[in-house]
Amino acid sequence: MKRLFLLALTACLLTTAATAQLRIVPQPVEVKNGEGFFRLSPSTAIGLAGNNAEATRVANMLSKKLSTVTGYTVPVTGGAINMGTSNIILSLNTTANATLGSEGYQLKVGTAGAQITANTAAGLFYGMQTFLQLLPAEVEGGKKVENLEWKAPVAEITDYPRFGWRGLMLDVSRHFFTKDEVKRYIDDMVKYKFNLLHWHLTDDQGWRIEIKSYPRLTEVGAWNVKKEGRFNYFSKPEPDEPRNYGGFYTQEDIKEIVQYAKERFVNVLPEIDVPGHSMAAIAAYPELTSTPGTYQVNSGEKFMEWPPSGHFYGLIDNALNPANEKVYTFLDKVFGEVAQLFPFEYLHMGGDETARNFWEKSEDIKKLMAKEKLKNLDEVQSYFVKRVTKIVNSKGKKLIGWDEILQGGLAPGAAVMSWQGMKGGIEAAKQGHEVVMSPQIFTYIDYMQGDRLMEPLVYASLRLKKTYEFDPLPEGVDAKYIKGGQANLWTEQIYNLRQAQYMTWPRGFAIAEAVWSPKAGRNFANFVDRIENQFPKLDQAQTKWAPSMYEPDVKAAKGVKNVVVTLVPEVDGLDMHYSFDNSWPDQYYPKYKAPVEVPKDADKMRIVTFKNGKQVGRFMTISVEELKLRAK
Ligand code: TNX
Repeated sequence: MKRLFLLALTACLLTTAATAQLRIVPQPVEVKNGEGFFRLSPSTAIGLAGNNAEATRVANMLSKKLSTVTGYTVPVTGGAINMGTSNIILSLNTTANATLGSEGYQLKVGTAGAQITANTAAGLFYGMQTFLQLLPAEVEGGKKVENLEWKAPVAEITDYPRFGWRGLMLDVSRHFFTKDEVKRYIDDMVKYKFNLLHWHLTDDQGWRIEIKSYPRLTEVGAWNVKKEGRFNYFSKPEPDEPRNYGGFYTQEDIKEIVQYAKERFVNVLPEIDVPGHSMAAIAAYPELTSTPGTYQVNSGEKFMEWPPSGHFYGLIDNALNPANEKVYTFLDKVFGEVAQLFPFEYLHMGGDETARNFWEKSEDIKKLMAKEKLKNLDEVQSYFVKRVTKIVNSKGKKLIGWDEILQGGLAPGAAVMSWQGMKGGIEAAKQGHEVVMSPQIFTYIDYMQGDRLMEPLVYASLRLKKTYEFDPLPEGVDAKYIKGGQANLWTEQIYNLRQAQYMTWPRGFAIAEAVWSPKAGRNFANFVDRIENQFPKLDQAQTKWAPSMYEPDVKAAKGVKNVVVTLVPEVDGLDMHYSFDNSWPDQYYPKYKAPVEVPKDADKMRIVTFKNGKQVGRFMTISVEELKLRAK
């Protein structure tokens, strides 16, 4: 009997060992597991086959990373070394492998050594990221670790991306992020094979890029009054409050970041958001609006109304005047300087959420409409977009804008970034325009990712599970127009880099997978298992991540005597424990099995979750008052 049991156990272990997945994010195209491990040793060297400056840089990065954590000296040697004695070979194909394309790679890990092969240095870089994921989490720690076995499982991986545009958008206007913070954000994104940083550089709360022809943009436009709390509900700044909060990037800073990104195979897409969202520019140069007056950079006090009807309007004019030639001179200079700083082929003009109520009243705009035979304000906006497109094209760049640029007719050659769902993108693709998908319902990582008890309040929610459903390529659309997708991190409610990281991870994993991995075989439980392998790596790198997926949604309904609470977990395998007696529950407290009725005199419920005996969620406390509200 006992022997039988043992036999069964060994069989089971073998099968799990044989089928245990390599926990890589984003999931590679093809993974073949092997047996055994490759171990780094004090004699490990990196062999670089192919004399190429970019590939050398990749090899040096790997060398630095491995040397730091192992304490060995891992040299980079050119030419003829083989996998033989625990070496890592990076090798550029002399004849391109068509399957791998310009970013793919093959990674072979054997017991004696490892080899990454690619057509390009970018491919080697992504192969390196995968290889690093196979090593212990401490490889991300950036400091020497003693007595650790530095090993990677034997495997053969062939991998290449589904889309060429794999982006994250960082809003540095609502809150400013320093040059080093932006670099840090790039460091994190490339580990998951993102290759595009969309840099939202201007908005109502700050103009962040030095423009030499218009110095007041940063002298005045980069600064507001420091406020903390709930954005958009702040008190109006007093006249004597110092406007010293914010900052900007000099043109030298911009060049440095663009170069830093390039060395990591990341393109940087700058966004200058016009004609709406322009309060910071208007504070610097009020003649740019159609409403004469004096203006200030917004500090988070309310200045727009968003009625449920959807027809939003401004309480203060934050839009450029499309009827003023000076505006186009301004944009010509601004986009001219921007084009010089960013090698990427696109410039983003924003174009979103332009309040029309001040345009409506403007005599200038009425005259423009008569002169240009524009029937309505959609056509006025389209007129503006077309002129900006010409300016951008005259600088040798292609234009991309938010899906509002479709209104009143899309400018020839303009690309569309679809944020209000996928429909704008679908429409643009049907008209033969290039499209990047970033629909808010799947990719707005400024939204709350957990129960609103636990997160800074934002007007909408986006759970990890929903993010994971993102597919940039809708049925029936010609794939050649869909360049890819991205997540957008708007920062109204994000005051620092730690919170930016928290909002990005783990949802960024889901986006990374949507834009890199094959569509087939997608499975949320499997994804969760693989991202759980990333959390220790983020911890090592001191990157904050959100445990929200371990915290249930708390739902309430009217019961017989009192409200009834339902806990809806997002991931499998959670043990949810609770109390109504105000004490902090642990894994020995009542375990949630089915909806529970709140005891008569209870005033709060506390909840905590465990997985495999380990606390994974934070403590959640919800008042019975709030439960009653939710029951309504
Ligand atoms: C809409 S998306 C905006 C942003 C806000 C965001 C908040 C888009 C093009 N415009 O200005 O920050 O919602 O979720």
